[in-house]
Amino acid sequence: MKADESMKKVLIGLPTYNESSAIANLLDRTNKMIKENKIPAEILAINDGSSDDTESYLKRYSKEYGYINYRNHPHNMGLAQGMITIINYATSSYGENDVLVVLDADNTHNPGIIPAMVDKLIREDLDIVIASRFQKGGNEIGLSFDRKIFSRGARIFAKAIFNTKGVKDFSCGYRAYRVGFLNKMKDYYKEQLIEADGFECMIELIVKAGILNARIGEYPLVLQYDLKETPSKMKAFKTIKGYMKLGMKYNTLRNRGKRQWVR
Ligand SMILES: Nc1nc2c(ncn2[C@@H]2O[C@H](COP(=O)(O)OP(=O)(O)OP(=O)(O)O)[C@@H](O)[C@H]2O)c(=O)[nH]1
Ligand SMILES: [Mg+2]
Repeated sequence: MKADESMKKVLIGLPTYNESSAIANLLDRTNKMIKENKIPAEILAINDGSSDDTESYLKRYSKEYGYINYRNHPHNMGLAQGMITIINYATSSYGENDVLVVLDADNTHNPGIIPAMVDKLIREDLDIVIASRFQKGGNEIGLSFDRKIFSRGARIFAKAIFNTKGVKDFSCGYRAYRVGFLNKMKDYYKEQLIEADGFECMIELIVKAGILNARIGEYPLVLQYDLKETPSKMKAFKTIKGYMKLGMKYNTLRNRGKRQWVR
């Protein structure tokens, strides 16, 4: 993707909680990617009540780079609320054909693939592109055995229950969304766009997109868990419970033969 007249604007949204120097390392890599590809990008980090030095890093980077901004939640409100703040900002400040890219702020998601993801979204006229560990060329480096089992379990579960067209990686939060499609989702689901409060919100979003016949593609992601410096915030038991809850909601409506989310 090279800069030209028709280039879409790209908002890079970072849900951030206690990421400390990991966010600084990610911002360095993202800056490099923006410079090399000359993409018209803004970075918005949502600092969700971090109790470490995350904010001082964000303050420093936003002072130095005009296109890096951050907002603070008044206290820790959870990943789902972080996503809602990012989506609301994207839909209120960006045009239908602009692109929101969301990725983890823990520096395990390589920002270097953003141009290829955006390119795929535009060229193939897709609504969402997922950075997928389960596409050819994707991988997970440095992950413990139990975390590997967890991500594969989540994949098998989601495929069996939801089977959303075009999706192999349901739980990875690294995705590019066409802003026009987010508007469509907000119009349809309104305040219920994200009802989950934990990490399962990523599955909820993609399943709800599928219900609206989203055109979804995947781009291979090599998850760099060997670069993880901050402790994981993902609580496996709570997240599994969240997955079950989503499955029950979706199943109920599938049994009724309706492609709608149970409210
Ligand atoms: N807004 C918000 N973001 C959060 C919260 N907890 C985690 N995050 C962010 O959500 C993203 C995912 O969290 P991670 O801890 O990386 O969880 P994960 O990627 O599922 O699992 P691991 O990387 O294996 O720990 C990161 O960018 C976190 O900073 C939270 O309470 N609120
Ligand atoms: Mg992560």
